[in-house]
Amino acid sequence: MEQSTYIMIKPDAVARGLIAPIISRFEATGLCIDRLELGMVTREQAEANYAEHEGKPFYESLIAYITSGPVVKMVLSGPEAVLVCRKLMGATNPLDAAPGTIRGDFGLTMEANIVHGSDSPESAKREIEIFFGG
Ligand code: IDP
Ligand code: MG
Repeated sequence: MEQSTYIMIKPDAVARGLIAPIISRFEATGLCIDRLELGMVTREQAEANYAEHEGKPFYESLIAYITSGPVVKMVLSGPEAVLVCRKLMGATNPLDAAPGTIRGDFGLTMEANIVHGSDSPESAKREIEIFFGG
């Protein structure tokens, strides 16, 4: 099914100079880049994006991390875009992420796991609204 998904290259990956290789992975699938922007995440956007994690032990450090430096915000679209991107990203913890996945190849820790991607078409719609206003 034709879908859109929200992808974000997190501050640690931008700081390490990994924008191009990470975008290449997504482009190589054949998905279409509809929106692409470098910029900061506001506290309000971070809280809205991670509302499901409020109250968890890592919540405050997660908000601090995602607002700590520039990120790359993207909307990608194509057949099963949400699932395709989640598979490409790999498991949340880079230690569990398979080689060949973005987190498996570029990440080391759960706190700095390189990339965010919507987990469902409903989340994608909500996140695109948060970061691009629809
Ligand atoms: P996801 O990014 O694969 O969807 P979620 O469980 O939704 O994973 O968690 C959102 C983000 O919160 C993760 O990408 C990671 O940056 C951070 N995170 C999740 N669990 C932990 C944890 O146990 N410790 C520290 N950070 C965590
Ligand atoms: Mg998630």
